[in-house]
Amino acid sequence: MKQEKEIIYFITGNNHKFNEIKKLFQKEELVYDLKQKTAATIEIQASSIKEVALFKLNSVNFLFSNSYFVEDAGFFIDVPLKGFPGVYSKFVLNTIGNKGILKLITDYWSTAAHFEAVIALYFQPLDKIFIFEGSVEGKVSKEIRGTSGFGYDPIFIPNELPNTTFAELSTEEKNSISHRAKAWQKLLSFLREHQ
Ligand code: ITT
Repeated sequence: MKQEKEIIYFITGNNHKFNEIKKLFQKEELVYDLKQKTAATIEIQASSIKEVALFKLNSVNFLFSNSYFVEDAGFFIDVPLKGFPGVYSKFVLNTIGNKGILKLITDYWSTAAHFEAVIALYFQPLDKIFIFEGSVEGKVSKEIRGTSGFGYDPIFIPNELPNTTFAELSTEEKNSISHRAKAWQKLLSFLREHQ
């Protein structure tokens, strides 16, 4: 086992994402330390979250001698919107927002939705890229509910907790079932094996 703590950078401009992951990381006894870094990245319009994450990782125009990772996430309304907004999640949130989404599905009683998260890690000791994925299934709320979390959290109801939106949960509760936490747990297992 190595003695000094090695820094791993999470490259993201989204402080909510970093704080969720930081909470999970703090519980672990690892030889790695986690730091947030904002760096210019390119977010392409691709057909899958995985492609977006890989391109984002490769677009980091920063010379690192450490390991670093990016994460891309998306919200998919499978019924009735066939996966929309998916890879367009950021654009749709910034334009029509949660109110606009609810208007689109107002005539549908039954909905199905999920979140996906993909972490793309450049692992310096092996000079290789690794991918970790997570998802959570649920449905769309009839109204905007809750004030914690961010993004689509106020309109997503996870199957595990069918009476609450993600935005009505504490970070710890969201972390116990979320797409991000599931991807992150896979990354943590990888780091535990490589220390
Ligand atoms: P990066 O700097 O890490 O790229 P970002 O804010 O651009 O952060 P993404 O492209 O990964 O994030 O996310 C796409 C959209 O999905 C964005 O509008 C987020 O607000 C939303 N989103 C991502 N994760 C979410 C979560 O856990 N809960 C609710 N909304 C989420």
